[in-house]
Amino acid sequence: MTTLYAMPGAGSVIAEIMFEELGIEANLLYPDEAERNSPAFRAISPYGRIPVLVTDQGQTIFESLAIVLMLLEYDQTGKLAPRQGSAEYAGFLSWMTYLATTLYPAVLRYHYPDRYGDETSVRIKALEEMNRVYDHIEAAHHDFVAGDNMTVADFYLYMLVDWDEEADVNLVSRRKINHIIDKVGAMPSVEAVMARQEQ
Ligand SMILES: N[C@@H](CCC(=O)N[C@@H](CS)C(=O)NCC(=O)O)C(=O)O
Repeated sequence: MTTLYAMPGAGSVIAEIMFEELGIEANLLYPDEAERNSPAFRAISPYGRIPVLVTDQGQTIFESLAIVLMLLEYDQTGKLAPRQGSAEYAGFLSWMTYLATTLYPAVLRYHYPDRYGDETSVRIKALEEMNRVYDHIEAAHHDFVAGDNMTVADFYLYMLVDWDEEADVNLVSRRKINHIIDKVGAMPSVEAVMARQEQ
């Protein structure tokens, strides 16, 4: 059976939403801090980070972007992303990667500023970067993050915005992002996963 190393309200949320959408049964494990720092866990996640996926064939994948791309292989109907090789796929890959490599790290810097330097200035810079990415999403000429159809990139944005403690201010005049967040948040799969995070 597929296994996901998770933490409530962490990057494992994106995999949980994909499981719901794709009907994948998975075993969720919640390692505590000591377990995440153990040599055994470091062997599968070098920084001791969540999420880590172990497929039913025993392949181990760390990094949320890698997990998203891996799980897309189970998306037979192509409902979560454009088909690989299609005209839309390049855009999807670009935006998906942009969120994972630019917005996610900025949100992490906001939440763990002490890891990166002077807390106040790290937070200010992180917030600037988050808003820059929001600007880029807002300015792109398509209705959703990666095109005119909703994809897993929109779920990923939803997860990151959920961690934005200043979202009320940051998103106040961002019509497109608010629309995406409302649409994604109303999906039964997403509602189920988010309810689980609070238990
Ligand atoms: N680039 C990684 C970031 C993962 C990450 O930082 N996860 C956080 C939870 S959202 C974590 O494990 N934090 C615990 C820690 O850094 O000690 C990814 O996309 O999977």
